[in-house]
Amino acid sequence: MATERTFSIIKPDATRRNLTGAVTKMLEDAGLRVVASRRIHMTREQAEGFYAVHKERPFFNDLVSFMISGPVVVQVLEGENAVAKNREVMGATNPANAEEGTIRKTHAESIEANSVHGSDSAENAAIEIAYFFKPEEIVG
Ligand code: RTP
Ligand code: MG
Repeated sequence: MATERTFSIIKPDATRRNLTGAVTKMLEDAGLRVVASRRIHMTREQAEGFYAVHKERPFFNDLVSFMISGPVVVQVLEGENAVAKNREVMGATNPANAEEGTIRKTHAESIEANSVHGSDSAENAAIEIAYFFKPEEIVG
């Protein structure tokens, strides 16, 4: 498997509890390398655009409000099989269903305030990375 990139967000519930370092350490311990990182407070428009694929879902408005409720850390992660590896270390969307040792099992508060986002495919990773980062901001 060649080196791959994925996109990650440390969500407001995690930044609020000062878990940026703890979450990043779990990503790094899983073999992922942070090759771009920025702390931002998303605007509503930015969050709506990012989650446009979910706009028909019943949780869309709550999700957008949550994602703009505080700062987030947007990151590009690099490594072998990075998309799948990141999904594995994140754990299931609902922390109640997440495996022991995953970020969501360890840190998430609820199905919505679940501490991290991670791209679900290499194709979406490329789109999501480009939504937040210029090529020169990513240093592999
Ligand atoms: P993500 O996109 O954030 O990495 O998480 P995911 O693939 O595991 O979950 P997805 O189905 O893509 O949903 C995106 C985010 O929406 C919130 N959510 N709330 N209230 C609910 O039933 C519900 N379901 C999902 C979560 O924050 C989820 O990560
Ligand atoms: Mg998703």
